[in-house]
Amino acid sequence: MLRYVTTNPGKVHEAEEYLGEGIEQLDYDYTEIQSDDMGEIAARGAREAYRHAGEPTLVDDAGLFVRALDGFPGPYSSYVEDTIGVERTWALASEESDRRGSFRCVLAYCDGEGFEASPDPIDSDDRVAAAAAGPDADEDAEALPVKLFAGRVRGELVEPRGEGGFGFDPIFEHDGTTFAEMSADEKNAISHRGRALAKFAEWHAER
Ligand code: ITT
Repeated sequence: MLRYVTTNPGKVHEAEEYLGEGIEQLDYDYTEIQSDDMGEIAARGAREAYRHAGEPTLVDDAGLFVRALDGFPGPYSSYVEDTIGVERTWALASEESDRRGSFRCVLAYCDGEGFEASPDPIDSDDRVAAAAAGPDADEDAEALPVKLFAGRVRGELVEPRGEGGFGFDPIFEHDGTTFAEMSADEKNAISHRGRALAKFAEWHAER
């Protein structure tokens, strides 16, 4: 069974559209390292969750990037939603004349088996540490292979509209409709997560 590692049921709902009955949520709060690189955050999370669960794991790290705010809140989106919230994030964006933004999602897969992992520099530190530590190293230094799948969607920040979705969906508009005004199917067809999931589903089916 593939475990979709997140504390956010909204993500699982969207992932089910792609991965069907074959997944189960693992409500596990892995350590989110501080990094500008979402791939690195997700890769480390996937290894930690795999060690915790002992089953194949897929970690989903996502964020909202506002262009005129130099990509803020980006990798810190969760913290920003928890602290200032969605309305005040919109208030910040609304002061800018350029309201363009994007959502990004990185999925990180780990099943403890060898495969051609995503290339450096994503997990280069771990790999160097593992090589230096040798086969008897303690497991924290050991680099399990992780495969990364990324997706991105461009849009515009708008005043909150819509009741669906989760997180920043009400303030993110794509082609005239906010993500919160879309069904899960409609959002998946164009979203950052949908794009990453489509890539993962294709690779996983062949595996
Ligand atoms: P996990 O880390 O447990 O998966 P989380 O909700 O904190 O749960 P992220 O760190 O990936 O997940 O999310 C960063 C923030 O971005 C968080 O506030 C989410 O609500 C928000 N977010 C992620 N994907 C989103 C999406 O598709 N639509 C709207 N907001 C999203």
